Amino acid sequence: MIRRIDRIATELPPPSEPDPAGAAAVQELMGGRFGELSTFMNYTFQSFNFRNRQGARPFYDLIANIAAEEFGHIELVAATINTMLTGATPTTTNGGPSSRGNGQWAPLAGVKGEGNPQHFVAGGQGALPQNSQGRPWNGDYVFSSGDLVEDLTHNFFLETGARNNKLKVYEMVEHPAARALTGYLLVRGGVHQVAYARALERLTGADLTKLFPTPRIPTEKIPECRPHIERGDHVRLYRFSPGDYLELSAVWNGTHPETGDELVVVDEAPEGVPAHDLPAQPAVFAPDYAPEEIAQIAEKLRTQAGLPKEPTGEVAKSNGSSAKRSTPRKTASRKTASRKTTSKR
Ligand code: MN3
Repeated sequence: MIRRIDRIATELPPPSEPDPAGAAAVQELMGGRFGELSTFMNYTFQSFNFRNRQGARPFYDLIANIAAEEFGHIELVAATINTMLTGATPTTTNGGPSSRGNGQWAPLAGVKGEGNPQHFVAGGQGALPQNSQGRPWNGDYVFSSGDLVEDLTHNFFLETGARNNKLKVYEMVEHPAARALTGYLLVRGGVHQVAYARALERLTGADLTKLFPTPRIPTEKIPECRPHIERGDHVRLYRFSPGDYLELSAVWNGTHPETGDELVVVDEAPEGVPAHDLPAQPAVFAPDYAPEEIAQIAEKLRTQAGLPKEPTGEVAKSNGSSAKRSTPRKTASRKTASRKTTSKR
């Protein structure tokens, strides 16, 4: 089972200048062959199908636990696409003439020919399970042979291709949300790449770490990667379960093949940050043509249910800090000691 936390893995900037063409390119990191849906579903199915788990526990724990982190990566790519599409259509509900200047009422005319039309026609200016060309993510991208060495080798290659695509999206899209996304995912993808290399090394003796860096990405020179490396996220494997997947440390140990820093298992999920509450986009009926009516209904329901008058959820403020919620978070207080790393940087 999966337990869900209403936070995203890393901070994204608030919406700024919309970028529908950039959002279409970022879709490759969602539903492309090497996108986050592929990493998530590959590790998920491999863990579902894993036989003799007790006999191979460190490897089962590794694959199953990384699958959980990949769910958060899908969420982060989606948040980025939504951020980039915010404001691409008029936010007033009184229509207005077409931006093409022919006097016709056409609030979506301004995005005609921009990016992926399905972002506006099929979707509500949000992410879709598609690649950068609008083709649907495909279950054929899942490799789950049951042979542990084959599956781990595939996963190493998958992470290699995923980092390649992330770098190319970074090079193609200047939007700050896309840059924040790729900066973070390049670092975390690097962790998973090292994890699968290490697993193969422990299992077979084959030293894949000699292949590093593959691809040749100098993440320490990428400004959006640097903060994540400086706080040690390139050496941390987070354990996404309160009581399970304890044998990660049997594989995730030793030093990082590129930096020489000590690898660390963190016994909790990343703290994450609250997502921005992206504004309604009434031209595409998200969440409705008249979103204020839904807000009134929600307020009434909240009162009837005996809930606080103000929404209880936590969302980011535009300045990046989290908006106050009217009830305290129910999660146990988070340890901070385990966040320290031995990074030499
Ligand atoms: Mn990932």
